[in-house]
Amino acid sequence: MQDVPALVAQAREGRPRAVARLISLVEGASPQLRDVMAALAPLTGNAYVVGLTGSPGVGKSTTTSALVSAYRAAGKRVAVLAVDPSSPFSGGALLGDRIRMSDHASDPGVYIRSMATRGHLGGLAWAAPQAIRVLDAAGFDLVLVETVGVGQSEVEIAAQADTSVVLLAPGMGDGIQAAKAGILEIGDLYVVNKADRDGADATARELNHMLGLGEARSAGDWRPPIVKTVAAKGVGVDDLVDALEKHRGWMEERGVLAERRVARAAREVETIAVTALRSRIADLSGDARTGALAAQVVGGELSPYAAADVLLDAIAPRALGAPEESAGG
Ligand SMILES: Nc1nc2c(ncn2[C@@H]2O[C@H](COP(=O)(O)OP(=O)(O)OP(=O)(O)O)[C@@H](O)[C@H]2O)c(=O)[nH]1
Ligand SMILES: [Mg+2]
Repeated sequence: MQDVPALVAQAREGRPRAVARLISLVEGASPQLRDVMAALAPLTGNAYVVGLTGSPGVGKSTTTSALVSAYRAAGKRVAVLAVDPSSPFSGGALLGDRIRMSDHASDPGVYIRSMATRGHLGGLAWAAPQAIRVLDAAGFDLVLVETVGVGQSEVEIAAQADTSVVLLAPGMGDGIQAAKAGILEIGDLYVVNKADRDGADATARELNHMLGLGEARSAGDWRPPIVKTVAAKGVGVDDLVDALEKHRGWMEERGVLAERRVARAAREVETIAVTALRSRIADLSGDARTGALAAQVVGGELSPYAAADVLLDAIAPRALGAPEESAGG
């Protein structure tokens, strides 16, 4: 068991080991998380969360590293969370591999962590917001969330961020892939990285065309900009920072930031609730077990609705807040 108040106090002082322990509690779905999140709640709401998504190798880590440098130069404390929904591995072991950030390794104003979510009942949608809470409460001004992988995970991580950055690179057929994966709807900003390579302008044009195909925007709506970068050389990173700050300003002015955060918290709460229900269903025994009910459904003795009612009845007393639950706080 961890001493939660001490850990939280140390994390607030910026001690990386304490931050790491708290994120490990998230990763391990620790029963202590309830207390951790209660302690963190009043300390959150200050960090600006930026998600970076894109195909493998597009330059997310390089761009992240360049952003860290830019925001550090402006005196901000920056945390990086690399989430790999497909990896069973966790913690620091893969950091050297995953994030090429040795530039920042000795900077106390930077915290870098990779996190695995496979095996979680609630997956990325359950774990990522809580890890972000830890970093927010620890006083980081900016949290950069890099998601490895494509498809659904990108859409999920976009839902966790204040601003979502989608990266593409020339010559990867990325535009088409992006359209397929549905990420043309999630980008607040688009980056065409590796602009030192042939085809960057064509990729930017293609993207511009595809974004333009969406429904007409009215005046004052956010038009996602396309920024060209050579992240490996730091080229265009200032433009990216400008675009990020513009988007943040636009959101703040219109109350969009607050709305997004409420929507995010709503998803977080529902995910925790649904995950808890699933876990209670998995804990059922005897005739109420899903397996036992399913056999009856297959045998034609129960309809799937009647079987679901049995499950719901079996978990309802606790779902409604039995004394043992409320006693824990
Ligand atoms: N030519 C060129 N290469 C770049 C640029 N940015 C990054 N790279 C290289 O592209 C490769 C992949 O970069 P990463 O930053 O690791 O890409 P990533 O998207 O984080 O990759 P995964 O995390 O594995 O999905 C590395 O070898 C980088 O050095 C760029 O602007 N131009
Ligand atoms: Mg990477």
